[in-house]
Amino acid sequence: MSAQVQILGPAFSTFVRSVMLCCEEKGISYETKFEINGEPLTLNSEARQHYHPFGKIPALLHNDRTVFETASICRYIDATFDGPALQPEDSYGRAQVDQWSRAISQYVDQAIVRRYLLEFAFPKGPDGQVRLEKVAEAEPEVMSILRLLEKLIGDHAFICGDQYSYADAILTPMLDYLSGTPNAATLLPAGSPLNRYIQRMQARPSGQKVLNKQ
Ligand SMILES: N[C@@H](CCC(=O)N[C@@H](CS)C(=O)NCC(=O)O)C(=O)O
Repeated sequence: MSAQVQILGPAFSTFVRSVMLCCEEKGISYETKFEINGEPLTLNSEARQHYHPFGKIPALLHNDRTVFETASICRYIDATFDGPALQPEDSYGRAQVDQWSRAISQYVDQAIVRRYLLEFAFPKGPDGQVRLEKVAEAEPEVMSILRLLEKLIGDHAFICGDQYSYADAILTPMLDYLSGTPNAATLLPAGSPLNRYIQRMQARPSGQKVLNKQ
């Protein structure tokens, strides 16, 4: 039987993983694809542009519908399928999840994924070495974002309070990769609230399926 939804993009992408986490939390079947009708969804390819007007990944295919932008995809999955709610009922609670999902997809992604993690994932130094000067340059901003997130979590179990939301699904793949970098002990010290948070997220059934994989 074919999967209920298809996620366009590679399963190592943080944003693709966010969508996978939402599917796992809702209990719906999914598959990730990086080609359509034999055409790879490479950068600037027509196929990719067809499903995402700005040529990014992921995009979601559900029957004859397409949705792009990770936060919008997660919200669509939550609204369309049965299963545990991935956001609160009340409008203010929803706005909190929405605002943090957007902020994480934009500002946190730029600082942690684009300017920091990608230096490790795709090293651009001589002989394929990690450019340590770029890592050092990016680290202060990563630290300040982590402090901000730590303050936000406070004593709560999740990023937006006491309920798992799609904001957690958007954040955790980024922190999960961060916890595997050589500087993890400094960035996410053992016993710190964010370290405990990412461990809890990795231990959830959804986290065990999707996170902590290369
Ligand atoms: N705002 C978009 C950002 C998506 C994004 O930046 N995706 C990255 C990969 S994780 C991408 O497509 N980069 C270009 C590429 O990989 O070819 C979202 O939230 O979905």
